[in-house]
Amino acid sequence: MGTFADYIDINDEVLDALRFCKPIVALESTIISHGMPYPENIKTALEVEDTVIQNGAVPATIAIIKGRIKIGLTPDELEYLAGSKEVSKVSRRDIPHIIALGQSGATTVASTMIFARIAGIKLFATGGIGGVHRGAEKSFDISADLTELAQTNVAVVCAGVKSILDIGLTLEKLETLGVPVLGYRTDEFPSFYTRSSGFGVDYKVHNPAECARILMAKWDLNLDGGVIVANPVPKEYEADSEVINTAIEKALQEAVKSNIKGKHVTPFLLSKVKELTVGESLETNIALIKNNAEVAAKIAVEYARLEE
Ligand code: PSU
Ligand code: MN
Repeated sequence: MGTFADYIDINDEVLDALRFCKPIVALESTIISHGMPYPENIKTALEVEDTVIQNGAVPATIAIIKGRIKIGLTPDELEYLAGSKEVSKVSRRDIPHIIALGQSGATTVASTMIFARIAGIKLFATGGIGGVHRGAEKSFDISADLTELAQTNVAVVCAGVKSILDIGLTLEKLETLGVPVLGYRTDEFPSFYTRSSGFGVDYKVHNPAECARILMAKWDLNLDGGVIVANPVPKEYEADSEVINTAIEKALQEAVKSNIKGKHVTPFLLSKVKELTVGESLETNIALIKNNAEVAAKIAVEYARLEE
């Protein structure tokens, strides 16, 4: 029998940061392989890493490459994830297969959280998390991201969830699972492309230090599980909600018509929405990811300070 160390490669920058308790921000790779078109995906992946560095933390983009779990990727590895068609979307249930067969996988929020926790990384920045799909009362389609948030000690900075999902049910599920939903300088839960959703957050937080103290209190008390830091897209990059909603309605109809099921639902909806809104949604998408990377880095800095 082995241990997790037999499966993981942590790059030198991240290893050094771990050793000296320096701030680190984990980044997911599904967003690169399945969330954005080439070449915007590789450009964004590199810029997001740079944003983390500019804000005082070490970026750790996470993926599975040829059967190895990688914490921190080289530019070549990022390029491979961005351009290759052989990289599958890997959530919790997919991990053993992809690793045992030496394949490559892009990690979702759930699997990125799993690997971040193993490595000892507390903060993670992404775009949007998965959640309860519309019509879940019939399809049972609820993202494994939510069950991961219930058990894995990593804070996820995101721009809320897209309204391809049922936002109200997603928030109800998070409450049941005991996952705090913090609004970063907002009372409203954002809906990814726009700053509002019609739903509130549990608590408004005012600065990175406050966030860090909340995380520390949670984990000091062994209240296992993640935290959502919901960070709205900057006003100047907010998309036109009517354009977005029309596109989402259409994408949902097409998913039903084409009989899309299981893990393919989310990527299908994302790419349809992108197609239907042409450039606008992509520009918003890139802006909000960078904004999340910045906030995650600032919280990581404060968290590292508390740990000292
Ligand atoms: N939502 C987005 N963009 C994304 C995803 C979700 O707005 O890229 C990706 C994330 O990797 C997330 C995953 O963890 O989709 C959720 O997929 P599923 O619904 O199949 O669990
Ligand atoms: Mn699903």
